[in-house]
Amino acid sequence: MFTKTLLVYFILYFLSDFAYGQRDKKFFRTDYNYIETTQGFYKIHTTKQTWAGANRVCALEGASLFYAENRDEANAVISWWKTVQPNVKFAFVGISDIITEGKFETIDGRLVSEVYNQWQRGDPNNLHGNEDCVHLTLSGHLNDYSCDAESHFICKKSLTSLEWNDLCNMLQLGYTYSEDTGKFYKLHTTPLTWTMADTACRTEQTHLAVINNQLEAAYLANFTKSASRRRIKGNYLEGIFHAGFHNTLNKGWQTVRGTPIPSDASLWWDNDVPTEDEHKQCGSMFYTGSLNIVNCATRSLFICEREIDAVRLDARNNLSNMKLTN
Ligand SMILES: [Ca+2]
Ligand SMILES: [Ca+2]
Repeated sequence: MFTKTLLVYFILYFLSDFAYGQRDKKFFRTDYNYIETTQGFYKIHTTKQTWAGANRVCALEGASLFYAENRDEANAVISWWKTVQPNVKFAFVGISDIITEGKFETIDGRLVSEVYNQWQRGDPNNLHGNEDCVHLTLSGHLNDYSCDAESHFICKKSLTSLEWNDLCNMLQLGYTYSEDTGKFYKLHTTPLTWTMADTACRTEQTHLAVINNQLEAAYLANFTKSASRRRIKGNYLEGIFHAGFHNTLNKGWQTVRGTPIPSDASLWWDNDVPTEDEHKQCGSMFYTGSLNIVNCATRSLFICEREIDAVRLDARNNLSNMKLTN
């Protein structure tokens, strides 16, 4: 076991060398556009969000709400914006005066005077005493605006902040690899409804955990143990974690990958493989590892997963075999 663990560390260390290689490839996500002159990846979101929602979505994508460092970056982003989304006239950026009225700061705590700050004429004006979040307009000006109004927004990932999990072939987003199951998992401790949790995993380019067998259930029961004991704020159902199966289409239970749910009754709470239940259409796992069904509007913690990339798994097995035959 000790040798096996060491081997995994060796492989992770070995593969981490390639994290920098990913920067050379200049690839972040297919939905982001790389601008060479600013060495950044950008995405204009056309599904509107509040300013807080915009911050959340960018973070789930492994990025952050954009603000321009300087005029060159503002110009570069706006000229790209004009070519891809000319109908979007303004978008939230990562600047606000939420903390102290009149003192505009970036989301990482820099004064607006240190970054691109070409305000629109007459702004910031804190209209109706209720404008604390900032828009960038397509004409290149900043305007303070209501944080609660839903708006387009722009996310950014700088090339230098790109950290790649090569074994998983994805961005470093805090996923843990399990040797037992050959999958990567992440426990989200901000309670969400099943539907929101499903979206949150997809935004990270993963999906809600699909629990296939007793081994995986036992692993996840252990994986979530610390959260079961911790006090987490918010109104939510304790002791369960949303998992990747549902009957939201009313076409029978299936996993989020479109495969049949496990038929092994011992995996289910009270040996109860789910059938029809009009009030409970979504899947969860008890802290003990038993599977269960819940109302989709129930808020709880949740687990996202991703399978190890098949090519990388081959490489890993080859390395393991090499090691074992030596
Ligand atoms: Ca204000
Ligand atoms: Ca304003």
